[in-house]
Amino acid sequence: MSHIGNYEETYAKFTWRDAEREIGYEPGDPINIGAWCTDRICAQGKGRKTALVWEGHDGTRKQYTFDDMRLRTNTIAAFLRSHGIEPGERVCLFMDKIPELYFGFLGVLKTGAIVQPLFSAFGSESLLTRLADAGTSAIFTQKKHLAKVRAIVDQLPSLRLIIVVDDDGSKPLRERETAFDMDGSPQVEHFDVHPTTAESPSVLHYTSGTTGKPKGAQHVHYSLISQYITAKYVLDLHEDDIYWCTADPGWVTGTSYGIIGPWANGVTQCVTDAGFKADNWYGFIERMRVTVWYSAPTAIRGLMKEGLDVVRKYDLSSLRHLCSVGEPLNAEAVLWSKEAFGKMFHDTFWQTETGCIVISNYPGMPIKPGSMGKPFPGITAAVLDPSTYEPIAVKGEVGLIAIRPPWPSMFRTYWKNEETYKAKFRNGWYICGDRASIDEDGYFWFIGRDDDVINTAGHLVGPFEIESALLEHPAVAESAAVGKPDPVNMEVVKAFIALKPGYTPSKTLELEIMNFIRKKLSPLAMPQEVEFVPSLPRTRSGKIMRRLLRAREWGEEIGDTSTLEND
Ligand code: 6R9
Repeated sequence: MSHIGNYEETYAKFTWRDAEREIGYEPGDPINIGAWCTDRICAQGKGRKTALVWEGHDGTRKQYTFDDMRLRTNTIAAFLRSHGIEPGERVCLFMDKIPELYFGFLGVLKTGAIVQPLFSAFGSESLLTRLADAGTSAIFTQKKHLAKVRAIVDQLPSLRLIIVVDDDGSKPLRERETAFDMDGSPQVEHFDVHPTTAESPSVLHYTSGTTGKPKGAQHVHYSLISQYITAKYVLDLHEDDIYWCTADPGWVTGTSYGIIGPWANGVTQCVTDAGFKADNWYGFIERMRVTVWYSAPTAIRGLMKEGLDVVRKYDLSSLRHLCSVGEPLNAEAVLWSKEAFGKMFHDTFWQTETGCIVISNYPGMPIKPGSMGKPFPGITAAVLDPSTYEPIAVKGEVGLIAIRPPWPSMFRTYWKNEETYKAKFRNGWYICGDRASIDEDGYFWFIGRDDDVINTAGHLVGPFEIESALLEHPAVAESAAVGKPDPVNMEVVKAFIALKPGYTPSKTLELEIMNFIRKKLSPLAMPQEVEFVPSLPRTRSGKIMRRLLRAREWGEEIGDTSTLEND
């Protein structure tokens, strides 16, 4: 029996207060995500239940109960406190998907500090931008990533503590660097959790926009209410489930639904640090007896490409419920999953800013393959006319996806950027920056983004960050980064580049530029293609017309070019 029951009935009667009561929260009481995912579950008598089964890429396995997790998170929190980390300071996690990343997240929250997870694949420049913006005080990292931190530490005066979680003493640590051994340290039985309340800041997730540097979406401890109940209703988490979220906690999916939602429900999670490959993934599902699987369209398309024969080699009969997020889930992928696993993937739509799933397909509700489904109970969603910001009444007409504030996990600001935050609200609605239509049955159909942000393999990459990094290459005079269609990743980055005098286009230069970006930013931000052009199309006000370049890549109508300067 699904938790949500009949969708329409639940939608009609649900209030967030119901979720608060269920989780034992009374308005005004302290609430702390770190404690509620660990101490609270242990207090329910589930201390001996498995919280995490972790498998490394070399097959190493580590297993932790909820009580182990309570102790580890206490130990991390006490370590931070003893090093003078105060509530409200930013503590970054810059690690692969190892247990320290997951427990570090909850440990930081127990101290009242703000946790800032970043992808370990980030290069120094991506890291620098985000640490400098947040004024981060401490960072947890691994030996393998330490060089990237050392390269920028001189530019980060507020970064006073660099914590290496796997130091083996082979190389001397430098000033500001400290070793911390999570499993080997004496475990702290009692930690006085900082009495955070609903509006205390919790997680700071960086996300990319069209213009400017990446923005830090600031969440609060009250977000737990949304994350708990959406995990329960959408992912349909039950007491004996073995849940696998494939997302990295550098991405909001990996925190809202890879840490907070499932553990607030007291559910066993499994994590693999192995790379993407059908054999790896199916083998993992078979070994772990995964029942609920939350993944992304790019991964599903990748699995489709490897075919059905490999699916048949494994016993995947444990799978009960499948969900997907991050990009439009093609109808074809939904139908393929039915054929491959006997279950359809349920598409879910949300954003870093929304903090929780806001539009989704629910267990028990008929799926229309290709549709994102319907608003979550407690969420009012609409598509708005882009000129009036009024809901569009006509079925099937395309408009801007918008959510009516407030809801518990709505972001509370962009870090030190209140102006950009305010600009996301119009006429009493939060504007997602995506376009969709609603059909006669109330199902939402995704059309596309309403800005120039590139969605590659479910990850948002801002053109501005790539273009700024490109400008640092000695050969580049100006550039524009756009999304180019790709069968697996949906989009990949393509860079249009005008060279400085004295440089000539060549394959070698193209590769050199690609590598330059991979190292500086990340493999995802690396252009898969470079096109050298004499100059870039600009508006009369001087803005690069990415829309025009993008339309060419997608074979779309170019639209209004009346503001184009050099046409
Ligand atoms: C959770 C997450 C948000 C953007 C969002 C949209 C795209 C997410 C989608 C989807 C179509 C879905 N997106 N889910 N597009 N169908 N089911 O992805 O957060 O990284 O902030 O990205 O991703 O464009 O606006 P985030």
